[in-house]
Amino acid sequence: MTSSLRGARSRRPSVRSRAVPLCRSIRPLVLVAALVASLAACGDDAPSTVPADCTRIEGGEVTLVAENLRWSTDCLRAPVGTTITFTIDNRDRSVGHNLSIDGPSGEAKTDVEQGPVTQTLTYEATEPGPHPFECVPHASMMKGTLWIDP
Ligand SMILES: [Cu+2]
Repeated sequence: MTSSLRGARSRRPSVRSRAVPLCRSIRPLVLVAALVASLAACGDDAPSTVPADCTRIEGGEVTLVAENLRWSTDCLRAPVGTTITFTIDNRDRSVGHNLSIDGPSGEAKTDVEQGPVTQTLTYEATEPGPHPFECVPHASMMKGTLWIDP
């Protein structure tokens, strides 16, 4: 038993010496493929283009309702250069919500306040691209993207 194991072991290095260069050349490609696959799996959270059903902000004014730990929409869009006035309508009694927008030109946010309460936030959309928004205390459930069109 021991001798046959030893025999198998002694044979392995000769196989490995031929196989290793092939493995080494393939391994980086496999890692890249795995990385791409894992990034694609995250695609639902962070789309790279504006979804077709995204809500357009008309006239620079939009109301976001916070109810049952959800925003009324997770996708908003507006043209670059728009000064957007958000009305945050927190309808969750005794639950603290806020709105935080973290865009390329900086962060804007309101204080966390318990509902029912209405807040306003003015945001200068100076940079095109995705500007993520969230309620800081409930960021896993209450998050979305404000898309600024060039
Ligand atoms: Cu919240």
